Amino acid sequence: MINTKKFYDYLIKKELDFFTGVPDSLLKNLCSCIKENTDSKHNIIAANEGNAIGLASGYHISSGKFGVVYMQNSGIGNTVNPLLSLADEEVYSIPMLLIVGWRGEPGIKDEPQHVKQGKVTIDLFKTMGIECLVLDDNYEKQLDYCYSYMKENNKPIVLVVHKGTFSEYDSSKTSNSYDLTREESLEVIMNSINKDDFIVSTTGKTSREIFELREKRKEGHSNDFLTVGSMGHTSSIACGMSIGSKKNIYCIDGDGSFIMHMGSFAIIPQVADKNFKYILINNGAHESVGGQPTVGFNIDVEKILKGCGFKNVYKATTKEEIKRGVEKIKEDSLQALVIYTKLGSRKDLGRPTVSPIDNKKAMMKKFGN
Ligand SMILES: Cc1ncc(C[n+]2csc(CCOP(=O)(O)OP(=O)(O)O)c2C)c(N)n1
Repeated sequence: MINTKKFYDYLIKKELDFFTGVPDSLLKNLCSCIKENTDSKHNIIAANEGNAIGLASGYHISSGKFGVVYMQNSGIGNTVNPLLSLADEEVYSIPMLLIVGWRGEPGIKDEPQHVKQGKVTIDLFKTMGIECLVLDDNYEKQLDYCYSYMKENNKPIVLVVHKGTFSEYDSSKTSNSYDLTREESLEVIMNSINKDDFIVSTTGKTSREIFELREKRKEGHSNDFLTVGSMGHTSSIACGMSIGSKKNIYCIDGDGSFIMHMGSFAIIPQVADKNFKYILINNGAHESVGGQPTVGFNIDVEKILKGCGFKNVYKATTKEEIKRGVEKIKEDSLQALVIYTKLGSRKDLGRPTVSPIDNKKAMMKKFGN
């Protein structure tokens, strides 16, 4: 195990002092340590991992220093374009250090959405011509090597991180002033929609909580599409579904997911039918992976949705307001509800026990396919 603060201090010693990325549960302690010890201009939680590559590139060009990009391996896909058409040695040749959490590492049990990504992680970097080391206790030597490599080759280099590599880093807990939990909000939503309505829920604990609520209510899972991976694409999946069927489709999104691919909201209201209903649970954080902040409370989410074409955007902070909000969005097309919640989840929260393929098959059957 690596002492997280010592690792951070060594990065700083090597003048690797600009951090950007998307938080990851496996890198939770490192992300907390970076957040606690770095000013907000030198630790930018990016909308998505591709943006982080852009930020690190710009920083290098103007400062001459090497940026550090942290992310889960699920985010590699978002980085492929800027790694190959911006940072690559055949284009602008921009050095940076990528620190990548290795979910789904072969031989280690993990959730279905991480298995394939884990299997191909090293090969994906190899295919892109990016050198990749697996971080171990000799991290000082490895960081010395990475630094020299970046200096000599002007190329990105990757440190892949096993689960459990970083020691616990106790950071001050983030919180906000809202009363409801995400799970309480979800229960009110489920009580307010009709029995045959469909739900498409976002990546992380939202989908895990919906799964458990359905178990508790003995309602089965075939009306819910749990977007276990593919963070940020929940709204597009729901929109596609609403075009393919007349059934009501409730998209239940998170602020991190909304922000990750916010561009989709420029498109969705242009094509979504009356049966597309959008609910955003905004807790101002990537709560599922450790509560690192998003800009969910710094931006006017309601105005953004309205500006993109939603006719009415309702806001809820209490159970009563959620109930009323769902009644409202039932009535017409292009209606959205933004629910503000506090952070936190049950300690004993489980994971879906129905496989993604079985979930999809049952849902397609329910749609009549
Ligand atoms: C492309 C990608 N990057 C990062 C992750 C890791 N991840 C899973 S859930 C999550 C946070 C989601 O935040 P938000 O949408 O605000 O929902 P919350 O957890 O706050 O309910 C992250 C970063 C991922 N699954 N995919």
